[in-house]
Amino acid sequence: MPITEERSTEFVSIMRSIETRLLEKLPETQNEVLRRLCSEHPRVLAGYAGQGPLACREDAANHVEYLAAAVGFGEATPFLDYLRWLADVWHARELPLEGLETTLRVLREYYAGLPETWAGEAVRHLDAGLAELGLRGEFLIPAGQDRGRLPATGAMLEALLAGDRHLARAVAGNVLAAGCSLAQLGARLIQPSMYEIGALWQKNRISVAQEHLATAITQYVLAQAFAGAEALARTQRRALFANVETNHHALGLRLVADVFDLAGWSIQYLGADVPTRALLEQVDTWGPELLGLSVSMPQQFAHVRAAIGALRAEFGSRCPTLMLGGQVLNRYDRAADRLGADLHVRDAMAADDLAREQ
Ligand code: B12
Repeated sequence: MPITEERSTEFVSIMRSIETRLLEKLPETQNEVLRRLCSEHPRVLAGYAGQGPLACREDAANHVEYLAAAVGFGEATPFLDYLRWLADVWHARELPLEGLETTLRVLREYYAGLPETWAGEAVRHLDAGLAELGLRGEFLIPAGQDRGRLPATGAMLEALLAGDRHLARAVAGNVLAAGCSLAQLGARLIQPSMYEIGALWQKNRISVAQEHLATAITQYVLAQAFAGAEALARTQRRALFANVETNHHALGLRLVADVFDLAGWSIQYLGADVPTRALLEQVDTWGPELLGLSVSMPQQFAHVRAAIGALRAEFGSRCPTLMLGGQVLNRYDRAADRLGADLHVRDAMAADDLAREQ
């Protein structure tokens, strides 16, 4: 497995074992955080808007999962990015940041009090997070990766926010009539529009229902665009597409699968949250030469690594080429490489170039 120059195999394996320990200990950690908040910080618990213990446990689980993912990845940035995102989410909902800070401090004290030496890694990440708590950040397309939004992006966003599928279809239709391919439509119109939808949800400016509606409209628009697009002659090449376990963000993967289909490949698209065992069975049954896996958040890193490890172990030299994509991979340097993939393809347009290569 390729490992970046600055990370030795030993470092990587120690960090991954700490990640595992953090996750194994999660139920105990949640209990301890809840116990301490109940007895020492009842005001923080009350701040969970009547949802008290349940919401507090869920929050603690999220903190630990992101923390563990960052440790396993070998750098604090995914955890720090999470805290910036979370601070923005809390700020937009007028939740006092003090509550988040208290929970993180309780977590820090818990790990600092454990006799196991590995807990020191968690303390280090929490210290880094606490040191810059309050900084806020968004999840838009990272600088340097932006393909350039099509001018119609504003109109598409308006149609999505209005919940108007016919208008959205018309906006996309005009873009296609002007000569855009499905891949360009996806990467330069749909993707930035949906990232804006995400940012608006994050900032509490739209509801969960509006975000779901926008997703549904987008799926409709892309399906219509696919149906009307011209396909190249069919080849013998096979590509299987799936989201790794726990990843529910399937729109990008679907778009990439459609792009391969139009380039003449036979494709199978398995959609969201595919159990690793089921994925292996399908690879065995169908025998694709390429497997495209989608990953959208750091907590899914462990699932990608597990899937890649299992695929290589089970299929050896018959293993399909393992191609990763998804927004979290576009944020971190050589992330797909560090996760053990053969290829990282950043968006639908790059996928189109690859699919058309002979
Ligand atoms: C729609 C949506 C959902 C829907 C997804 C429905 C569906 N059927 O897909 C649902 C409601 C399920 C959902 C759930 C959640 N979501 Co959500 N979601 C989004 C949203 C608004 C749009 C996603 C999308 O379709 N983007 C457009 C596509 C086209 O872009 P893309 O995925 O990046 O794909 C492109 C490339 O990455 C690449 N690519 C992607 N996959 C692959 C695969 C291969 C093989 C290749 C080659 C390339 C490739 O090519 C694609 C096309 O160019 C994003 C906002 C955003 N920034 O994307 C938030 C977002 C990703 N979600 C977020 C969150 C927090 C969640 C939840 C935790 C919310 C919750 N509290 O439950 C859950 C987690 C679910 C999970 N475990 O996966 C956050 C993540 C923040 C973070 N800290 O990481 C975001 C960024 C919103 C935000 N700004 O806060 N979400």
